[in-house]
Amino acid sequence: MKIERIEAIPYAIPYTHPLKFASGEVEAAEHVLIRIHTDDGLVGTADAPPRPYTYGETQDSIVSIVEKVFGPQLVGLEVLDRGKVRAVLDRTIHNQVAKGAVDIALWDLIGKSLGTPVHQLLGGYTDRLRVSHMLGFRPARDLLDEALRFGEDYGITTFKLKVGRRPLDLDIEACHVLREGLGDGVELYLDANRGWTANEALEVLRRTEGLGITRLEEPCDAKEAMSRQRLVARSPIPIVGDESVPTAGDVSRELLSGGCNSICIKTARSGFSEAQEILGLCTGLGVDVTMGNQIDTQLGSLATVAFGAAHEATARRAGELSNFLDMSDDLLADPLRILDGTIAVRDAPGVGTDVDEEKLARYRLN
Ligand code: MUC
Ligand code: MG
Repeated sequence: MKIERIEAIPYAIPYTHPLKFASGEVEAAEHVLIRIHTDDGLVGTADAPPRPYTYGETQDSIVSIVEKVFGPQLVGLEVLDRGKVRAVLDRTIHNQVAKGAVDIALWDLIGKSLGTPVHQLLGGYTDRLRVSHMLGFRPARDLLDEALRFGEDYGITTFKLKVGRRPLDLDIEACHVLREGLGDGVELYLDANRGWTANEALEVLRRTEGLGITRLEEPCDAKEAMSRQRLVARSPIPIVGDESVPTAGDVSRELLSGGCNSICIKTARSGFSEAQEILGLCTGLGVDVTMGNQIDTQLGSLATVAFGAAHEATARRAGELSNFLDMSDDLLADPLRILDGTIAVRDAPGVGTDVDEEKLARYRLN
């Protein structure tokens, strides 16, 4: 079964309300649908969410690198020759989101060709993942209302609060209001998307002590190596690397240099293959992991569920899976549902990401 053709289709679906965070804001899912066609008529699908403020890729750059650089080198390769495919992708540096989507679309094809769900091919540990909901910048009272509603409507009991604002009081107040309003049974953790300095992060940790916050993600730029190491050494809670660790090499560098001591895995920027390498590194070193969200569509979230449910270490914590609820629509033919605070894997061969062709025709930009 050979790769015959690769499509990179840009599309845009508006959000019902924007998601704001320290490094950016999202008002529409301006993503790229990747479809890999084989010579025996199978199609592998994945979603590529460009994040220019995080990795430098844009919708145009993803279309271009897939159509002009990866496509010509991959056409004619056997789908199962994953090592050859990786070698081709690795020959181009960066472009993690484009590579991640090509990798996931290939796994989808492998699953379809073997008649097996990809979560089983990857590990088959469990059949669902608990959901963590990400709360964007909003006034503290509105954040609490949103968290209470998500608890009530979907059974979600884990929340990641976007922080990294100045003055720090905005975020500190939000932490206090959320803990008071949600009670002790709910897990709360923070993600500053590099919005603070390391010293500001330490001040926030001091002023939120006793609130039971479990982790702090990407508090400052990891390039500020010395202050970041100082923060990691002094923090009573794990400091999570996210945008600083898209590849296994980045994970090694940050863990070895003491820039973080916990890792966020995102299939959108690491695909399944590199995410497995990252996971192996982390479990080998005794470092805990979380399945993160790149503000994914239902298509992207389902890929995260397939990977997260496949391994014990990734299924331990709630995965960030619910941002698609802020979108006005989605391309996934069979909509994703959150039941009792969890999302289940699909038992269909592949990842289960079949696309609604009418919707694709409506939202595609080319
Ligand atoms: C996160 O965890 O940082 C925001 C931008 C992005 O790429 O991912 C999100 C969430
Ligand atoms: Mg993050």
